[in-house]
Amino acid sequence: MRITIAILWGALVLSAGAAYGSDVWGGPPDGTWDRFADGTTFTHWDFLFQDWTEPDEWFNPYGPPDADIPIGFEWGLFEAPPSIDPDGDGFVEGWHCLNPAGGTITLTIPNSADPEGTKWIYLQVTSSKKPTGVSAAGPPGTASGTWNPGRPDIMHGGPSPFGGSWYTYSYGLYVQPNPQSETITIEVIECTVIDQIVVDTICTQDPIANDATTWSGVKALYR
Ligand SMILES: [Ca+2]
Ligand SMILES: [Ca+2]
Repeated sequence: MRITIAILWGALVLSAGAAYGSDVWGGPPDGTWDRFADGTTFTHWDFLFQDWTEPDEWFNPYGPPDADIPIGFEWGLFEAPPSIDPDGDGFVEGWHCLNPAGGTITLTIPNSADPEGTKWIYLQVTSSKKPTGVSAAGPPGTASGTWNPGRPDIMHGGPSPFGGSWYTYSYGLYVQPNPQSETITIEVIECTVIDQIVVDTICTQDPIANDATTWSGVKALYR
């Protein structure tokens, strides 16, 4: 059964000609799925304003995405090279983890509940230190894991805050069966700055195959 739901667009035009900063890939890997295609969602967080956790652009037919930034993170401006700074003033805005024990940012992405399908997730995180853990989960009864998107992490160079190095990290995640809403958790250590998070998802009708946790496996499933 296919249920048609009005497509929701969330968009805020921040400045004329602003690029997506360190959405360096522009979408999922070639041959997997196209951003904005049927069954997809897209969310882009750049955290441009103080204490604001809303995405600056999103596309989701099923509802608004959400980011939970817990106590222990502080918003601020941080030195960065032009490759991740859309307005070129030498600083990017983001969330800095102050908690000595580290912290976890939790994203919630609504989508169509299709119990026969698999939710595929392509995640980009631009941060000053590598996340220590990235995972996706649905409600009890769902399975989850990773697939290899076949893209290397991209180094942006300095200046980087707190002894780190700016990188855009690339992750492939899945949840099965497709949940009505999935959560993505990003764990970081103290003094990590999160500049940007980009999430692309698609629901396929097919359950995951045992050998499908690679880019070629995902490509074979999407038809
Ligand atoms: Ca800037
Ligand atoms: Ca940012």
